[in-house]
Amino acid sequence: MTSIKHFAAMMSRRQLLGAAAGGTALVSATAWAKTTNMGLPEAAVMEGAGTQITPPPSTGVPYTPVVTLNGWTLPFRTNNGVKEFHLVAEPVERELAEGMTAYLWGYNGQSIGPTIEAVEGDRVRIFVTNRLPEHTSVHWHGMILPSGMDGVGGLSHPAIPPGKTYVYEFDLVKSGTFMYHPHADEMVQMAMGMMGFFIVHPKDPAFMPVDRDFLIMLNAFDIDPGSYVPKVMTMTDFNLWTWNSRIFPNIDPLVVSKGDRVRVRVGNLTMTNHPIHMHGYDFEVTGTDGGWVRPEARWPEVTIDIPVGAMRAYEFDAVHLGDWAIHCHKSHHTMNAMGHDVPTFIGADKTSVSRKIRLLQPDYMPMGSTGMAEMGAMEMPLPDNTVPMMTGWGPYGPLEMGGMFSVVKVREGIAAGDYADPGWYENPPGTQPWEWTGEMPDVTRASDPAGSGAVAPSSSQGQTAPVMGEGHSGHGQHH
Ligand SMILES: [Cu+2]
Repeated sequence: MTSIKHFAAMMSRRQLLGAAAGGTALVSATAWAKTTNMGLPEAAVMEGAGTQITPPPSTGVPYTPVVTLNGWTLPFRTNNGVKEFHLVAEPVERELAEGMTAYLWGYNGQSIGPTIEAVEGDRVRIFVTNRLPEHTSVHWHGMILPSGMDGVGGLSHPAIPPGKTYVYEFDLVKSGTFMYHPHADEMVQMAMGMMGFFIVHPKDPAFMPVDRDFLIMLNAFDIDPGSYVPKVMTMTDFNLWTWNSRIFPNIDPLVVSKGDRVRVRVGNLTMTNHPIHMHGYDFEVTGTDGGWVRPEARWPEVTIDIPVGAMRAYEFDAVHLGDWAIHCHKSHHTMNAMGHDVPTFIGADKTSVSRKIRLLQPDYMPMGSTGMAEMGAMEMPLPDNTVPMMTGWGPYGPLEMGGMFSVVKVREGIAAGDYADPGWYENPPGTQPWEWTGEMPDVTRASDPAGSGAVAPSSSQGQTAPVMGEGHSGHGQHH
């Protein structure tokens, strides 16, 4: 995707130090491990929204690092056997899509915050510096840990005041997928984008190994077109449905080599459920935030509903080449910047009313008398800092999708650790639908035995679409 190049241009010099040719950047293990001062660990900051690929660990238990789409993994240092991380809660500017930046709260320069990765059995020490204008805390969602480390402000410990740094420290007693987010003024701070993943790899590298391991955090914002700050009081009527605080077509694809074992972990910190549907495969649900699912208890799906405040992991063997859509199946969640009070005009003739409105507003454009697909190809004037409602182009035209959508790209021979976009799939000859140009048989309608035409508003070649109230009669089947 062009977005990778675009973001490469936005990366700071520090990030470019580790950038690999081809766009996807590598965070160099040595670039951040050089800190020798054992005071507060350096807080790494990410300035762009490009997917950062973490190299496998050079020491300790081997694991396949996760890939946080349009995100990154927080560096750590080891201090007397304890892995030390430094999270900074702070206001951030996040590019939700090309042409739209949001003023959010997040961690270390981004929303979502960086992914924390460690290994079962590790002891972690996480310094949390609060640069927000109000207190915060960090709750480690799903972790088994001492009550006082649970991060519920006022219950587990006093919330972290602005300007202060608190230190959380605990043992990682189980592997799995966890999340972190504030448990202090939670409604505001999560609506502003404060959340991230915490991945604990198994201490036994032979336990459920995968070749690719993708992370998608479902989140949502309510930002009026032309403005920058989310409306934090919104409960259900969000207008931007995002993965890792990112909107299609600017969500990077899930690039996979044929034959790979692939895991996708999806967390939901929005206020509604999201049925995540992946095309081309049936997959097995292998994990929740409660733990791994035993092989005999796994179940097959093509759509997995992700409840609020939960995570699901699923796995598949990438045997089917192609470009496969992956998206939320609530169709409103693959739309951007949408107003929900738009009336339905399907079947209505708006010619005369449009003429009248244009006298008052010359660029008025009536929408949707045959549906809304026309909007996918339309370039409408937009206010600054927003995104089209339906966008994203494929090799054959507009995808008419935005929001929670991406593409799983399965190709032959992609090298391990290579996540660069391979472009669009070339379907082999004979594997796509073709246009029928022969005879059209008559259509018999069981509900219309008398030929009254009352229920057959079919349009025939050469005629315009039927208009509501015009009163069609007859079958209208001309050849
Ligand atoms: Cu959804």
